Amino acid sequence: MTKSALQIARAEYKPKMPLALLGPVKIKEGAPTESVSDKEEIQKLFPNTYGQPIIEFEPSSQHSSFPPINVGVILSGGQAPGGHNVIAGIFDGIKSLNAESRLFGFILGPAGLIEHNYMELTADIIDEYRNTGGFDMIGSGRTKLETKEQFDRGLLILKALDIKALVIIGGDDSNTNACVLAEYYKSINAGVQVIGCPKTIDGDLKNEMIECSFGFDTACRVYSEVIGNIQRDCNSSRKYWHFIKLMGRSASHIALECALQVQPNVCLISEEIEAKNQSLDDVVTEIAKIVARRAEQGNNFGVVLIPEGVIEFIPAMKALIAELNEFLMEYQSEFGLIRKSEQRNYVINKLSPKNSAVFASLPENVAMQLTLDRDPHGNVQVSMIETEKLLAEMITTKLAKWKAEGKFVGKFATQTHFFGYEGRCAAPSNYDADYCYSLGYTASRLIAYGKTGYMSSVRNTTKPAKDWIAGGVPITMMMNMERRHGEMKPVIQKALVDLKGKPFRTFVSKRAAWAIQTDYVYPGPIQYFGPTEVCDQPSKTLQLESGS
Ligand code: FBP
Repeated sequence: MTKSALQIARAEYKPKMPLALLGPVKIKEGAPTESVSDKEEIQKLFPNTYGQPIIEFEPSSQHSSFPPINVGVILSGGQAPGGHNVIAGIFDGIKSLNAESRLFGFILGPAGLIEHNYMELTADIIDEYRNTGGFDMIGSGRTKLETKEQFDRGLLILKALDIKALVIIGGDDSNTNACVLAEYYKSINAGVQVIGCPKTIDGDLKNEMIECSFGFDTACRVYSEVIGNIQRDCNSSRKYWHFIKLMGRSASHIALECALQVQPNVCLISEEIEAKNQSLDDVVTEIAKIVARRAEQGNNFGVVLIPEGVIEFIPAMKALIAELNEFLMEYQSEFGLIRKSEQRNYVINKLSPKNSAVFASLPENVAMQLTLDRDPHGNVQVSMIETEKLLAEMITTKLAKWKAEGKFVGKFATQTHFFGYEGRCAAPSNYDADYCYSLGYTASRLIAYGKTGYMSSVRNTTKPAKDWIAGGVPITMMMNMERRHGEMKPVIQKALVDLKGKPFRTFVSKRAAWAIQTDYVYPGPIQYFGPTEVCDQPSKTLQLESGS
């Protein structure tokens, strides 16, 4: 593999780790835990893994010996910077306990386990990928691990390779599946432990014990760099409004973090739109008013950040999508046979009157994007819905009307962008490189101490790495019951933007000024080498959440 000078230098980087993981550890167990809600149902569904205590690893002076162990690893779902470092952490962790231990990677996500597609990850392979972005070492995939047949087929290959523990690196859905798998293997005494790792750039897998999912920090820095560049461009030519959609399937954490970093003129927060019960027209009017006010000052330019999932948070759209989900399940085969040109009318005729009217009011391309296949977890593929174009078009129409009425005097020209894939495979920031390596290393300790149904957890990460707290959180603790594919299912509760939380409140206290003044910040590219205040700071969201 040909490498750039930066890649070569970066390969030498030694991730910083919590002090407790630098030598032998002892385990500190807390009190039994409970799920965040629906306790009885969750306990009934997870009789073998429910209620386990929270775990913390502390330094120990006692050297224990561990037998060699074979471990499997799966990367699941969307790419997130730092995945390779989690694998490197697991590898170094199990080797530090016994040099004969071996690591196997399942190829292209959970499908690799079911299809028995794997490779042994040896030291030379691991070294090739240290501190690199991407998931290309073993690839990732979105196959949902959920049936007994899949679990049993997986067990065949785990047994054949003598794998005693499996680490699933994924988001909320994949960690939910990890917990179901852990429960199943324990219930049949399969002798395979299952450990999860919190991954997703979306930042919505977090709670009091999981400070953040890895990849969020790096992805937001990449997007903020590019948004900053666009802000500087638009402040130079002063002729465009840029509508920028940012990844984050449901939660608006990415948009909020980028807003805190770059100080744009507008940033929509889906959770707020839902809480205020705003319609699409309310959102359009709000942005158009800011455009008009800036135009009065001669500023016919600006930047609007749009969270990818916003469409699902506008109550009327949410109701429409919910009905579309059920409808597409029911009429899937019939719908597939309808000619493309007739699909829109077909849907309009089948939906309930209210949702039909909303569907009919949407531009045709956006309406049809809403009917595209759901992902294997039943989610609308919001990355395919061009909300940035929808909003730019609707605001253009509104401003033209205001112009005719003499209420708008300026010019309005737009550019649209979607940033998502650009940031998901970036080389991890120092924060993500350190955090991921520590998560992987912690997973090796959870395995060594016989744990299953746990998520690897590293906390206190706004402090220097030596003070980070490594341990494990029982996955059932994060669960509640939700409706998926028309059925109630146990799932890890998604962490949406907390409208009472400090990151959102900080944004609210500044946004009126950012809307009218041009007070852009240009964060520049991620820095890997240099002073700690430039290279090692956690995200603004995490700093504000932790009060640091
Ligand atoms: P994960 O939750 O699996 O990490 O993926 C998140 C994400 O990056 C979203 O931000 C985005 O909507 C989605 O993946 C895109 O999915 P795909 O990679 O399948 O196009």
